[in-house]
Amino acid sequence: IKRDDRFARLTPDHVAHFRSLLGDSNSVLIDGVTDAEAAADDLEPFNSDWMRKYRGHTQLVLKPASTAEVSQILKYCNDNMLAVVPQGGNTGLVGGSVPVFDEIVLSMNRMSQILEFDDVSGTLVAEAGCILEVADQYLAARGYIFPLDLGAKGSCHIGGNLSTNAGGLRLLRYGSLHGTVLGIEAVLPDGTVVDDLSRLRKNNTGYDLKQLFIGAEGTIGVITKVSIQCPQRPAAQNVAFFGLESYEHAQRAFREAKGQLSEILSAFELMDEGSQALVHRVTGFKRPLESTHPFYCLVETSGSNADHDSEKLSTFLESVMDKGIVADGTLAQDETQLRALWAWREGITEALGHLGGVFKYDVSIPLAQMYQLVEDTRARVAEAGLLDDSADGTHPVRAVVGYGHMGDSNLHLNISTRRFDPRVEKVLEPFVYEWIAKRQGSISAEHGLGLAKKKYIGYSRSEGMVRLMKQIKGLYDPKGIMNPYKYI
Ligand code: FAD
Ligand code: S2G
Ligand code: ZN
Repeated sequence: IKRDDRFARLTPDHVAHFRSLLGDSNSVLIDGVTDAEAAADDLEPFNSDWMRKYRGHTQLVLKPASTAEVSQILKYCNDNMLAVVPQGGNTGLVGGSVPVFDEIVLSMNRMSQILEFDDVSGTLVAEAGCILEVADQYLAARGYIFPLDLGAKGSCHIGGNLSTNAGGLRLLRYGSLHGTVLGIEAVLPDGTVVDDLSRLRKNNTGYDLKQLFIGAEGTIGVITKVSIQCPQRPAAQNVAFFGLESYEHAQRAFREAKGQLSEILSAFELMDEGSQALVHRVTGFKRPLESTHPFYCLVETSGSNADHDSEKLSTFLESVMDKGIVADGTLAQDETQLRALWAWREGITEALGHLGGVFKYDVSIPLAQMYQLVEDTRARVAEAGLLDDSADGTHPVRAVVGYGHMGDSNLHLNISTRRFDPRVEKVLEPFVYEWIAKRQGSISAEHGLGLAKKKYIGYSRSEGMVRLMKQIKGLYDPKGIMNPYKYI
């Protein structure tokens, strides 16, 4: 990609303008324009993504404290053709949250307040920079739960969650942000404030414009506030972890879980042996089951009555074992064991990251064929002579693993590599995307497009749809300063 030279380069005058607007200290801006050397270390965390795979070289990070400051910043950037990357917790996995070249980083870190909570309706209003786990802890103390949970909860922002339309571990139970978000406040590049911070569950008056910002990945404006409907926090949570002999068995277990657990089912996650072996290798934790199996499922129930729920869950576990659907299983006996079982699912991403390079494919596939992509990819990598899954193997690919949100038909196919080798990418792309397109799946189920998947959108969207999206982009960001080079 070439830098788009329609965008101006930052000058000391621009920085002086932002200093006059925000103030002078490092807490409100990091200025590498007047002294690149001095600022280099402070700029680093804003220039590279969580996977250390994408790196930009911004010279200026701005940290506004209010919607008015965001509006003044964006208007100035728009008037002066300065490109901007909105950044939340910087846990995104498609390179969307870091600059490609020298775009200004607009960090939401300082706009992190919880503003309102109505403990009858469960409506929470917070600033976009509020960390997901902070919001959920605030709600827990009041008997409520945030309707989204994902491994990055300790760092990701609510504004980033909306911007990527994050799915996560409990979408099966709490639905998508498109359904739970009641209103947003956002700022357009020309400084216009989108004041749609409704607290109403229903408001059928005109186009539902807030939906455009959910999943827009910072390309049409900056989300500054969120209003979201939060459910009652379940009094009782339980987790079962079991081993299965085939993916067909896993599908049958899923159908049984929906039938027998029904309204208390809150998560159903699939992991293959490869992914679990990697977590074991990195953490050294004792495996949940004595026996190993090709597949494992983690089933979580959330309800209002612990006895009722654990009786239902143990009856379910007995029945799927009696029917030979599940080969072996265990039930969490307490909160510590529940957390430990979840760690085998939530720890996969870290384990992969710890082992080195990863090719990540976050895809939606019709459930019956969801795991077939892992098998076909593994066969293809092996055929190319690139796979060696022995402990001290020498070939570039150490493992091809699959796991994900079975309830959403969302597979995370991850290829773990020992070192960079151009042949690996050639074997994987466009093979994986064509495989998905043939089955009318999605090449990005929940992580978004960012930089990583931008050029592959055509495998999941028609030209007509992309044209309509570009019309929206052109309407709200006619100069194209918002998160350029990415998305569509
Ligand atoms: P960032 O990474 O900072 O930004 C993401 C995108 O949103 C960028 O394009 C950025 O420009 C834009 N953006 C951020 N804030 C704003 C704002 N206020 N206004 C406008 N645009 C903005 N994702 C899932 O969907 N499901 C998972 O289960 C999941 N698990 C994960 C586990 C781990 C360990 C990690 C590291 C990541 C995981 N992710 C998952 C990916 C990531 O956490 C989500 O995409 C998350 O929603 C990103 O939030 P963030 O605040 O870090 O956003
Ligand atoms: C998950 C995280 C990213 C990945 O764990 O559910 O969304 O592909 C993923 O590991
Ligand atoms: Zn996921």
